Amino acid sequence: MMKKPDLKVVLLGDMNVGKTSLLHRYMERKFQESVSTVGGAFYLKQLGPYNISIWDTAGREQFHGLGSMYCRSASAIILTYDVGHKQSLLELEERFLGLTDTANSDCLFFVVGNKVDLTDGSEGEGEEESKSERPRTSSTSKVRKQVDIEDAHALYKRIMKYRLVDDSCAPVAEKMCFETSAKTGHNVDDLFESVFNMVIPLILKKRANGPDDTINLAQSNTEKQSKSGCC
Ligand SMILES: Nc1nc2c(ncn2[C@@H]2O[C@H](COP(=O)(O)OP(=O)(O)OP(=O)(O)O)[C@@H](O)[C@H]2O)c(=O)[nH]1
Ligand SMILES: [Mg+2]
Repeated sequence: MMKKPDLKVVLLGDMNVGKTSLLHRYMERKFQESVSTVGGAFYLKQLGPYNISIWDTAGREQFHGLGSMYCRSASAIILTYDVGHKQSLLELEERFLGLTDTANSDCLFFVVGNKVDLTDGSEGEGEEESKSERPRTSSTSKVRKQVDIEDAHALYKRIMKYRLVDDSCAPVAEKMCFETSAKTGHNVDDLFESVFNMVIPLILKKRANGPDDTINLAQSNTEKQSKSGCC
């Protein structure tokens, strides 16, 4: 019988930003044209003695309602945008952040700008206007970089505020924001390894708190309220 996953990691973000491609690059070590995800897909990653489930969600508006269900009891959420498409970053805050209310109170947040291969060396030298219609393709034609890593850091800080996480307790933005390319593999291992390294202490904490998830959550909430600091 399959062992129950120790915890859950969820990829969220607009359609076409490359969530499936990132996961595929990490798990299968390759890049191939993917089709837009329907509903969601689930992968299991064995990490030493631990089992981690990774949920790839659909960015399409029509599946939006499923998002908060997928985020339920999540230990880490990877919010993904496309560095060549500013709107995909804005959508994270407008459309996706609210879905994470169902995640664990100690859930970690990562902010990931994908498709850097398309913007390599093109900062500031691209056209003024960028096309709002993006073809569903991994074509090699370069586009202007529309989102800087500092924008991701700023979003991360707003997410911590939204989650009511004290600044002094939250991992620093520089550690939680990545720029990746599922196509070249740039930073993809770094991203997932950081996620896994940071969730392992959460597994240990969860185990120490007992096997029942419901009690667990209640316990960790009261713990959080009764403690003056959390780190
Ligand atoms: N050049 C380039 N293309 C990419 C990259 N990542 C994904 N793509 C392409 O972008 C398109 C969308 O990628 P997906 O991984 O399907 O995007 P998604 O976020 O899973 O989209 P939904 O499932 O609809 O939410 C595909 O044509 C990919 O081949 C990347 O890093 N670089
Ligand atoms: Mg997908």
